[in-house]
Amino acid sequence: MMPQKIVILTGAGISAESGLGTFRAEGGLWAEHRIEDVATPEGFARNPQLVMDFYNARRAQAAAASPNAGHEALARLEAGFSGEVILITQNVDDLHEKAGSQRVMHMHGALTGALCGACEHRWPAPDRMSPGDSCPQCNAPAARPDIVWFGEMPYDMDEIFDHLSGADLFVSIGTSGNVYPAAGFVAEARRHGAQTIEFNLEPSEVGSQFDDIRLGPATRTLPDWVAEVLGS
Ligand code: BV8
Repeated sequence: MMPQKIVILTGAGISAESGLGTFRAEGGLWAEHRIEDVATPEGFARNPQLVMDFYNARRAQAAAASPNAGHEALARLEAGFSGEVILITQNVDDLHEKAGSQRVMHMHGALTGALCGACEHRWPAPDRMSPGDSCPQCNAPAARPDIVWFGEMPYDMDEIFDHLSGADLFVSIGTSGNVYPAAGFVAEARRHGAQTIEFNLEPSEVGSQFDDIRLGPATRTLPDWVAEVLGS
């Protein structure tokens, strides 16, 4: 049956072949840093310089990175599919946008964004942020990366659950299924009758919940799948 609404969730694995580190592979981002030191509000309060340096490095790396054939395939799908394509990413890089995807929901925030910890004003992040940078709106020295840290509520959750309830097809790409609530999206989509496909190098923590698993690098598996969907 031809799906009318495809909801896609991407994780660090789709950006791996663009040279951006994943989180949990050996030598990955979390190998050099403990999650609680660089991706929690407590870690930021404890050592804001360490956290700003961590995100300044990732912002520079992401700015220098190019989208790969996986990102480009998803942009082709959005442009060519007769139904609706909703792209939700856990990634904080902008490679989906660089590949031409128009509707991207950054549920964990974005490296290109800055947020005021005092008044919640948002503005485009400078290349480098420093502790005590002031907010252009309220002037408080409370600027932080606009990133959702552990223990913080991801963005757009109501809208995301609406999309999941209406999906005919839920596709998860390059995520290990360790982090909630994103790892729970497949169960939610299934509850509403969606077909589910996982793209990964190996089954994720929630791999058993998918109807179909396509193993291999996203730069190979996604172009084939998108050609299949657009061709049919
Ligand atoms: C919240 C921004 C509630 C930061 C990130 C115990 C049990 C269950 C849950 C919890 C628990 N204790 C705490 C929690 C909640 C916690 C959580 O899930 N913790 C985990 C660690 C257990 N979650 C939260 O805190 C979330 N918030 O729950 O709020 C709440 C309720 C009310 C009020 C307030 C709050 C917030 C989570 C968001 C944290 N921020 N990112 C940053 O990026 O620096 S999460 C971080 O991990 C990234 O966003 C990343 O995207 C995400 C998930 O990682 P993956 O994307 O999956 O990356 P990973 O390396 O793990 O996997 C890569 C995959 O790609 C692998 O499978 C690999 O095989 C594959 N791959 C590699 N190469 C390729 C490939 N696939 C295809 N092709 C390739 N070439």
